[in-house]
Amino acid sequence: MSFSLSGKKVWVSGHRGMVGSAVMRRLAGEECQLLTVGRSEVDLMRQVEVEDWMAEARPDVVIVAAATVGGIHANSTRPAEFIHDNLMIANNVIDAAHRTDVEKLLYLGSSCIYPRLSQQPIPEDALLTGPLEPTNQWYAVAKIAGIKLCQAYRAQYGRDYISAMPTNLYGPGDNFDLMSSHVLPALMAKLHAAKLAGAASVTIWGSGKPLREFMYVEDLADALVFLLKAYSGEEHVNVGVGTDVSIAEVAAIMAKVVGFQGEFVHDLDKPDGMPRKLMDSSRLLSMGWKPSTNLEDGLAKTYQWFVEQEAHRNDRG
Ligand code: GFB
Repeated sequence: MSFSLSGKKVWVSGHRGMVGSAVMRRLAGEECQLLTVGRSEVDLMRQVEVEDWMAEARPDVVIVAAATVGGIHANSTRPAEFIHDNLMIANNVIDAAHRTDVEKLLYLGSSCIYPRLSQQPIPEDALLTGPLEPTNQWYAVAKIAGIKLCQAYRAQYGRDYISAMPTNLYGPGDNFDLMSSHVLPALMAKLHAAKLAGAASVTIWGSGKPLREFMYVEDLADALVFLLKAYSGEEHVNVGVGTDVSIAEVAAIMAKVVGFQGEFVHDLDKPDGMPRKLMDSSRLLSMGWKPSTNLEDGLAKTYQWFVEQEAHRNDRG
């Protein structure tokens, strides 16, 4: 089974985000035409705007990388935005894709769709087998709805709309704002600032015990293009690296990458979230894809990008 991107018009929704921009870079190497549209032209939460634009642009392929995303604090303090925005984006884009006869659509979810206390590593069929992690249940419900939309349009209209569930991601283009970011960009920004200031310690949220699986975003982009070409199934596919680390361990690795020699202190008023979410990505591996960037190298590349961005910001400002 293989789908050719050659000569196709591919719309990457969310092309300015970390995932979308990595997918754009990866697709630049394919013989397809890339379509993008900015938020000021089309608000993906407005059905008519999405329908009108798609009827005009006529993509053959759609990648739904657009989403309202954030780390544990953003998820737990902005529940309405996380459920509303992501439901609207999924509903509007997937339905408009069907109406405009989009041949192939790839919807992106997240490993937080799985029950809080899933078996580990988490196989695809753990979905909807138990209660969700409360800190990100809103986002998870919207992402589960996106998977089900793809399955429903496949079942009723025979659409080749598939879903991929990436693990926790990091890389160039990430959000480094401390109150809305995920753990890795937050630690990078905090450690960098502490190094420059000669600070003695940096604060880590929670106990440091939760385990997370981290994937470099360029690897994810490669996996997504692989799935577009090679996968046409109803069930969503996990996209992970197969190993996880504790938050305390990854903080120590990050300190080495950044060159910070002080200590860590824990803010136990902040939540830990899911104790562990290591995905079972054997289905993807058995199709013949594997990640190529280890955590240390991915963090080093991301830090280099971060430092360059800081330098640009300082030059401009
Ligand atoms: O990456 P993160 O925000 O999200 O947090 P989740 C992961 C772990 O790192 C949690 C801890 O145990 C945090 O308490 N942590 C330590 C920190 N220091 C920090 C810090 O400075 N900032 C942040 N943000 N965390 C999100 C979900 O869950 O993961 C989303 O809320 C999504 O829905 C995303 O699925 C991938 O891994 O806990």
